[in-house]
Amino acid sequence: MSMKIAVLLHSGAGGSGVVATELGLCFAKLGNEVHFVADRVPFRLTELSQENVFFHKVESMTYPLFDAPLTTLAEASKLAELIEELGIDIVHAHYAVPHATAAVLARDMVRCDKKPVVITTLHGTDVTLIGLDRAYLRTTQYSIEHSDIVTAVSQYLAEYTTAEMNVERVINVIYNAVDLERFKPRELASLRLKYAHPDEKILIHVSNFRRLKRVEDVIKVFAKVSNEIGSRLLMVGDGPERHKAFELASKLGISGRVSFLGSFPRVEDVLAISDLFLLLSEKESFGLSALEAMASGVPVLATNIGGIPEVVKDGSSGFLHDVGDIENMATSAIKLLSDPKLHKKFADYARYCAASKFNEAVILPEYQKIYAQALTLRNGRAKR
Ligand code: GMT
Repeated sequence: MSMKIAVLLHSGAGGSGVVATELGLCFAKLGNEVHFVADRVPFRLTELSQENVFFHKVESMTYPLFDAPLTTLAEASKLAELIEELGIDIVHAHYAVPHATAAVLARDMVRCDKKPVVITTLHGTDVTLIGLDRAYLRTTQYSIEHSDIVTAVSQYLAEYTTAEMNVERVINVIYNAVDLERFKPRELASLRLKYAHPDEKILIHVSNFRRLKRVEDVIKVFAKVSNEIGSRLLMVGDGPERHKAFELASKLGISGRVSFLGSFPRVEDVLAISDLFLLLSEKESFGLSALEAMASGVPVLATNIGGIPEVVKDGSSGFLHDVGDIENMATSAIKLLSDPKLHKKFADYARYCAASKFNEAVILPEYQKIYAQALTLRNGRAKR
């Protein structure tokens, strides 16, 4: 049976927006009507031409009395209108704040019998950073507790939410999926030559350059690696800490070997030409960028925190180290990059894990089960 689904998401570059968009598009391909609701068109939403995919812009009113627009209220009002006009069955809120809050508010205030079911997917800092901040704690707890169904992108995040947020409810773990056609090992010789000589290795980091990504550690590790091995570093993305990474590279005298590519839209291409992916964050509930690298056949050097060990297997698809352990990180990177046989083994296993555990064909049915459960809930509600 076809459903009407509203998806609330962050539209800027970020893993939760990618997951929300791709999942929504998968459900549209299955014949459902999918309505994306955000302040601007989500950056990965490229299929608006599909007739059953819609985008609804949340307009916030500015008023001199307010320091900032009241976006959560505007989102809830917009969603309530859509629910009443279109008869939305399921609202899927990606990221607890503010989307779960807006979704719960809209569900509760709509003037119709057939209230939709709210599914909230927890992604990471919505719980581990923002949600736990005193300024948002009670609202985040309330929004999670009053969602009809809750999912989290890793076992770590589910357990953390229960323990640290003190919320008592079932949290279903559904891992993020990766598009194996888009992210796959490929020979892109001319692109590779653009960034490195044939005998050089390419290391890569992709993120939104926030403090928790520890981009300076990426530069420090690369400085040690490039002392031993002819190599280049690609820094992909943009964000508040980019200038620090740039300045450190200059200070260490390696800026000629580091390319800052900004928000490169075809990240799958630069991943395909890379030999090692670096994700050295201090918080990471899953690490979608690492998974995209693995699907591209690129081993990962990462920190052993949060949900990363559920994605990257230490000693098989990459190496995991303590946050800030630059010395051992560099040693592992050098070991992998200087042994072609070992590198091939890791690269193949990385792709194998992405294809077997995080394949859309494996993950989508898990969401389908959750959506079916949601429909049953909604039908029960409608009979009352
Ligand atoms: O929570 C965030 O910091 C933002 C979010 C995003 O939109 O990029 O990232 C989180 O969700 C991703 C998708 O589920 C995960 O892959 C990231 O690990 C997670 N980030 C953190 O936990 C820091």
